[in-house]
Amino acid sequence: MKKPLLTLFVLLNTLISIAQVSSDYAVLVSATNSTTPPSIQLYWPLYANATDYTIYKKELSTTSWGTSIATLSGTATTYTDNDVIIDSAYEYKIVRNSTTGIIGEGYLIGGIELSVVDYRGTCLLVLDTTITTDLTNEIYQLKKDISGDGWAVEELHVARDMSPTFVRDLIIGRANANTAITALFLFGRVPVLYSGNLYPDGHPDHQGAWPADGIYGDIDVEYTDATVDIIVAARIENQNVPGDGKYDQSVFKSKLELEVGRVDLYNMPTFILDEASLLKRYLQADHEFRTGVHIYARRALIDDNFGAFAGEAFASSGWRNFAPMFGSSEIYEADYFTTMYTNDYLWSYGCGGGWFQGAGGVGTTNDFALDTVKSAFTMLFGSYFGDWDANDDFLRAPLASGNTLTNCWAGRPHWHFHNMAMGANIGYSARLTQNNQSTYVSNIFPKWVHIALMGDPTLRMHIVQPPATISLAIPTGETSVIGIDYTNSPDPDVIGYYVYRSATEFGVYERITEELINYSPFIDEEPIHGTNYYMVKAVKLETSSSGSYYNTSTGISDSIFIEYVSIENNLAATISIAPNPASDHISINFTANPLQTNYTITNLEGKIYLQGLINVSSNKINIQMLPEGMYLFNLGDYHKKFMVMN
Ligand SMILES: [Ca+2]
Ligand SMILES: [Ca+2]
Ligand SMILES: [Ca+2]
Repeated sequence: MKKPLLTLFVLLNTLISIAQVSSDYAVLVSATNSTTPPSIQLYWPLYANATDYTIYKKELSTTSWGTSIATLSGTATTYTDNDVIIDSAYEYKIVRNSTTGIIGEGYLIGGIELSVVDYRGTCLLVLDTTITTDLTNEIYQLKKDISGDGWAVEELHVARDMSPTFVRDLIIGRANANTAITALFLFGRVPVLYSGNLYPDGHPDHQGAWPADGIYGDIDVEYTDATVDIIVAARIENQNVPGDGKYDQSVFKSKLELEVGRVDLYNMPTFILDEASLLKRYLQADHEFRTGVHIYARRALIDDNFGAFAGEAFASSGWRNFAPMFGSSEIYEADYFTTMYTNDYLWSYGCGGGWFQGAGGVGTTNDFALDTVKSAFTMLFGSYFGDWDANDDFLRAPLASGNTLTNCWAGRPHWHFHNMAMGANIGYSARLTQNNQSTYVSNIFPKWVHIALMGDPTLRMHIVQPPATISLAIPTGETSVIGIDYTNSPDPDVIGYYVYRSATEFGVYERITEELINYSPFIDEEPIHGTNYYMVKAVKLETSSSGSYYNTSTGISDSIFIEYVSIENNLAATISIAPNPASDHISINFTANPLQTNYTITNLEGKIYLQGLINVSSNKINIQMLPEGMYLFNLGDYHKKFMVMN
């Protein structure tokens, strides 16, 4: 098997004779903080060749760093920012100049006790139903888990033989219909969208269109299929001619609106399990990670077989991200497979001269098939496999291995995951990287269409173990309140619980506990009439090597139906409906006169079937047009359930 080295793309005119390593191109910045008075202290290891450091600070929402806030000497190892307040996030950039001419950069989100994020947006789960119809239970669990981390969840069903441009139109239609959609999770063999005329690994034998999932997330511009005409690639999928359904663009036309991730284990014959079984195993691993069944050591492994590579320093994508996550002392240089078959690392990075099924010095797709790698998040880089739709491709292989949940081709350009150290989901970091032009160091090919996340885009790296059980009941002697009972999280650092409620299982859950609670059952005095979905999340103060924030567990949820009697002021009477079940009419009987009042008859989901005015002299309602089923008679705050049987 050929193992060609990456073709050189020499960016920096390096005149340096001393040995360089990839970490020279990163500032290994971490931070601690104090609350009284509030301050954030950035720190990094002493760097012998440093001449000076420049510190920048910005809001998370802006892309410009503006003017620096401090310049420090080359012997500096710390900077304290006192211009901060509790529960506010700040983004820092630290630039180091050195006697060697090498510039190092690092980034960090600083924050002190950031508030809980209750709602993250809507995730559109795009399912390849040709394979996922056999995974009904696992996909339901996935939806529960994504919902449990603060997302509303919608589904879009596609077939693997649809054209990618048609699928893109479906996605755009859904995103325009619901502007709350911010994440796109492509699960299964969702048609692969190809675009451009590129070979970012420097190998013209697969020049042409590359897989370009990010375009599924760029929903407000037209991509064209008219100008690129190139058929040199050995892999026919890379060949791109006008009108073939593969777009022309090699660079994203505009900023991506959606966070996109893909779990696609099609055509991975090296693995013993078939495609459906690999997908099923991925979902099991995803669920076990989210619920803390596997707790990974908060540390990172780097297996760098390229070194500084004339200043490209691919593995600096590891160093630069891992320091704000874990601190520089928890980054270990070790062999990828032999180390992580046995020992667990929450994050890892590996690079080496590549081919479609491996990278020199790291390993092969077969190594992922032989045993499970104990790393939840990884990055791999080398030639060829960034063109990830090939059979047994090394970029998709970690997701088939049994534990690993995400991967990306980090080095051309660099990826930026430092937000995850403060609770961001990985799709946020992916989109940040895809949209990055010059805010963060990129090496080469910023905004190119090959930048893509393999894996569930809604995952976050810090896990709080959830409560084990939830149970719902109307307390004895009560009629209009609901008790939410839960068992405590096994995590000893949990400081309390939040309760949420929604009218739909995968809709937006509203937090109904103002403060953290530490008792059970919690009583909801104002349930929704009808079906209530309740969710309980455990909360703890998470402290990473960047800062502190209140983190939530995956919520556990259940539902309960309630019909409750709440008599309005002028309706001080009980009301009954007869007959019940009914087929052609119902009579509403009062023990005292109600005021003339508007009534509605709805189904249990609240859809109105009938409405009118009711009083004692006109209390008979024709219900012949109602289909069989359960209905509610609603009069002000009063609701009564009845059944129609024809
Ligand atoms: Ca084309
Ligand atoms: Ca856009
Ligand atoms: Ca190695």
